[in-house]
Amino acid sequence: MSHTNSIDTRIFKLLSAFKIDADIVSVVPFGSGHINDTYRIKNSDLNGVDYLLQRINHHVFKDVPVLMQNLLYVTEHLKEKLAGIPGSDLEKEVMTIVETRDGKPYFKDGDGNYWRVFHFLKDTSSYDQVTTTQQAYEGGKAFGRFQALLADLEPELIKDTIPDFHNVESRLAKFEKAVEADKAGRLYKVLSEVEFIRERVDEMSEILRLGRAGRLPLRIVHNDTKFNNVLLNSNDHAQCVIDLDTVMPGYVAYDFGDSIRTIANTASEDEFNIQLIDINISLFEYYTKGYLKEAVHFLTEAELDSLLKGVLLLPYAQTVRFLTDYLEGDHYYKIQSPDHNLQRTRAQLTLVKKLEENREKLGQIIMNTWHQYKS
Ligand code: GN1
Ligand code: MG
Repeated sequence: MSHTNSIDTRIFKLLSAFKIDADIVSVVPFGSGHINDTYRIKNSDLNGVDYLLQRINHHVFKDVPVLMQNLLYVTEHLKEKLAGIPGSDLEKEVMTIVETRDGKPYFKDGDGNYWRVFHFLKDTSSYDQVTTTQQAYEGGKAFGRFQALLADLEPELIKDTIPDFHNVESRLAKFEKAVEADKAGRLYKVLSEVEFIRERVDEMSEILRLGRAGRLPLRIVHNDTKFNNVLLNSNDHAQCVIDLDTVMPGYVAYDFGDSIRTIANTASEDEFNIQLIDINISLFEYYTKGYLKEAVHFLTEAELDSLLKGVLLLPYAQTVRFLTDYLEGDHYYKIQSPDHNLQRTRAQLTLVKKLEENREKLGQIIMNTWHQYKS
């Protein structure tokens, strides 16, 4: 590893803590995550390994050792499973964690920041929005397969990295506290959004109630199934599911519902012009086809019924989360403009409205697809 002037010495120093065998030519910010900071590390040897360096947001992920232990269990399990499937390429299809020189999966610097390194997956693309039915289908297949491959991972091994992550009751409780405190003095701007959220509380708690009644099994799921968390290869085929920080026990409907926010949405997650936000039914259909192709083998009928509930719940919960952060003064999500969280709130709220309008159609698609695969 040699040093060039363009590389920030601080980053270069911390990279030397990892077992990296490369002559590094550049370190550039990478990706569009809202929580961690990500950099791509380029190797001068074009045929050598490139790396992905991340600073883990330890205000969000409060127990980094536990988080990284989860990632080791998950990636090792995925590699073991794929090793038994002919034609698999473990290096390309699963993230590879690079250890530090003293054998740890992360490095803590003198300022208390946590860093980790992965192999960078070359010749792949990720998209914030879907543009073709093939992409939608591949997205569905990728997340369905991901759940299927993790179905036999010992659930006790995986700890909650963020407790109550998709627990809508706890999200709503935090939201009500934020409304009450009105810390940033913004409540007067969002009264209709607050009303919209409150009107749907009971309906949106259905998945939790079913879970508590033992009707929905807890499984290891991804919990952050944005389309940009699937890497596609140069033929637009799904290659690898990334961003494994929230892989933990949850309901399959969480993954199905969260993916619809980016896969069937005609606009971006934070679209300012809400007129542009709508549901692309055909993309929804292809996503469902891809997902159920992989998941039909293990889903229970109750889980199948829960998918549509998840489709409404996750954009709703995301509305609650963005609005909570807005009311609290933007401490959680990275923002690009002062009212970014408000813009995100309104975009997600509009998406919920559109999903409500299309509810029956979407439910029909799920059922028809299920019957096609079952027959
Ligand atoms: C965050 O950082 P990113 O973009 O992968 C968030 C998700 C939200 C998403 C909204 C740990 O994910 O839950 O759905 O923003 N991750 C965490 O875009 O809160
Ligand atoms: Mg994420």
